Amino acid sequence: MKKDNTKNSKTNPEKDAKSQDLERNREYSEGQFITTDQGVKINNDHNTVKAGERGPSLLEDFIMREKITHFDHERIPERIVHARGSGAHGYFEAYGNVSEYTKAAFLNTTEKTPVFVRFSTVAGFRGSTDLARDVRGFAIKFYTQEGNFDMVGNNMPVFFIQDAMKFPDLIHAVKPEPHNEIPQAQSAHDTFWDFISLMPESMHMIMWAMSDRAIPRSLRMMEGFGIHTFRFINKEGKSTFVKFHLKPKLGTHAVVWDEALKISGNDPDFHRRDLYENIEMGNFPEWEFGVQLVPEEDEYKFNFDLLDPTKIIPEEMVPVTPIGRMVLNRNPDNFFAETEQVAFHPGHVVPGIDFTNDPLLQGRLFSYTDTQLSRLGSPNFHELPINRPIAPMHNNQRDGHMRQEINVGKTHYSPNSLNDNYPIQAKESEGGFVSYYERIEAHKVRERSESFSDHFSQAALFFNSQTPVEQNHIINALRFELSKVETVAVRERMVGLLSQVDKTLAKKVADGLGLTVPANPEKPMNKGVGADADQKKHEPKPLDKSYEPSDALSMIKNPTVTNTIETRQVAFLCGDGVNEKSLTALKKALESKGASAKIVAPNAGNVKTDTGKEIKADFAFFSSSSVLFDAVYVPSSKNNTALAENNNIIEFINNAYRHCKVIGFDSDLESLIKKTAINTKRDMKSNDIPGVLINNNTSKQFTDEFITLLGQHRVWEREAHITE
Ligand code: HDE
Repeated sequence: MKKDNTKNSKTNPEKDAKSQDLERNREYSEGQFITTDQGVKINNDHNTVKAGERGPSLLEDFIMREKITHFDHERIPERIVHARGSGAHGYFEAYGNVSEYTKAAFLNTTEKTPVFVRFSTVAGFRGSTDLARDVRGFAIKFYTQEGNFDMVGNNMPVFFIQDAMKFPDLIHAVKPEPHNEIPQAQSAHDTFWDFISLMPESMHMIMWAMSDRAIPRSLRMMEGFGIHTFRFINKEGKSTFVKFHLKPKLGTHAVVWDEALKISGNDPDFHRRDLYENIEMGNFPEWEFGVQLVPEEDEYKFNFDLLDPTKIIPEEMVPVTPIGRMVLNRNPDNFFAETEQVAFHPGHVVPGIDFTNDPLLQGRLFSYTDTQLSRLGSPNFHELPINRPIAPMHNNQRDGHMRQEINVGKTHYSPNSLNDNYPIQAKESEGGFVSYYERIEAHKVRERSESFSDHFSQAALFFNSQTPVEQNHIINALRFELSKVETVAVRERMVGLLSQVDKTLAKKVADGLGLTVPANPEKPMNKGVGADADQKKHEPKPLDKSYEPSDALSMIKNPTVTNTIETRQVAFLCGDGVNEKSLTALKKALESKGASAKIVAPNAGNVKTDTGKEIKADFAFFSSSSVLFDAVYVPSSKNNTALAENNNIIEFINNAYRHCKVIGFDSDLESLIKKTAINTKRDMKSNDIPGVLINNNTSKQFTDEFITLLGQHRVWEREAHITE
């Protein structure tokens, strides 16, 4: 009995083409007998066959052997990078405005294209924490009518290295050290910084990776970037360079580092849970998809090389043109079958999209098929339900492990006359993919272009575009990470490199490490050229200072921030006999703007209000923490003294205070406030603590202010009050 998947009534009201395609693989066990893999009904699934009730098990027990054999083989190799991931289905809807630049059909229609997205961290193993300081993978599979297009991007627009040859070295350096397999999901260790300190080309990416972008508030609040420059190709065969961008509707937001550390303990699945729960609740994450377009003729117009993946095109130079939106509206039915088995590849492109000669991209074009062969174990990984295109697939490839398709007919070669030469090639006019007609005239060299040698100007651009709060976070991140490096020479080399980005940055990091900034930084070994190459010829260009700071690079100034409180979660710390009027007033106001109030109570059951009503608790004081919420409100209760004596509550508030979250108190909670860190600061600054609000008789002014500050994500001015 196959039954319709109505699991999420709020999600996926319409069945897109991919969801329909997946239907033939969905298995519903409701109302069914349990069987072996051969369909034999099982009579007893709890006991093995034995010689007597207390006797030895018999080898003939084919049911037990089949069950345990399958179990023994349940794991497949995890991804060598990006092992920890979370996925979701959804759709892409183009605005249909790019035919001048690309013939890609899915970009020139307003019909929805199904997508599957997988977000990931890079360094940690499959079971590692979501809040590791790390780059986030942002990989999208577009199931277009012309075949699959994969945008395998990240939440940062540049990369650590310029040439694919260095990728195994980078990943070896960042992964746990080989002799003791320490540390897990962290870049804060010797081998990573040793490598980085010898690779000045990583300096721009290091600025991003040490910024708060590496600790997102939610996967729903991250930007996405294709990183490399790709090509759009239009019907006339004309090429336009293109960079892909995704901007989240909820703005780009992060947590702070101390919070990230605590979330990792409180809820290592914080991001995965947030994505899953929001989709279940019908809060569908949305991004606007945009492109930066550069005419072919302008290839050499910039003071950096468009092929260099350590460079951005500042949005002030080339604005991002919105060309569509992407919405995620359905959770996978099965994590393994979909999120784990999905196989992305930057080489999966459709007519109208093509590659450039970015040497990092070129290496990736080899790597992804190769890795799927070892991870998924067969050249037939494209037949797995999640990877299968919705466009028809016909070719002469045959056989191999776990082949699903039953190819009918006698010919599997081309040309053939026995089957009228089918399947036949498609002409360009019939939608056949034709590579861009690029003229290449060159020597065969193992070299790097001199135009890739300015490693510091854009690192400085990123640092200078941040607000002071964000700059401090970068400085603190570098201090934290480098303080975990045991080899002092590595720390010194890093400070030397940082001094070439920004003197103040280097000085502040050096202070934290008890070092001085070297006057003549050690010459980095790697200038981005082969060891045998003529170094003189490749001396880095002098610093190019022509960049104006770019607001788009700052999360606080970022124009995508929309000041919405949608989907934000506010902890209501409710003691016994909680003031119902006060609780309800703020709860309603928050809910009317799309946020939610979560009741945190003395126990995990119910809490009584002052009118004797029972309210269900979402969390208990002892099993919750402020790091899991965006803001905190403490309504008064019949026993305010009990609140003031509860260490969980005091720590809750102290953390919210330290992490710059808006905190509201009813006015008669003075005894509690006195016990918290807020009090000391208040004495110094006469009641005026940014983002700490006192509610007098459920006033509208309080509610409005609470909502405004929550919409700004954090009350950053407070950081000046906080000493570590
Ligand atoms: Fe990847 N990368 N990568 N990468 N990458 C993989 O492929 C690789 C790079 C990215 O959710 C692997 O299927 C090389 C840049 C994402 O399944 C592997 C190089 C960017 C994901 C691989 C790079 C990425 C991967 C491991 C340097 C941003 C996760 C498992 C030439 C544009 C996709 C897999 C998912 C995964 C190789 C550099 C993004 C080994 C050789 C730059 C988002 O093939």
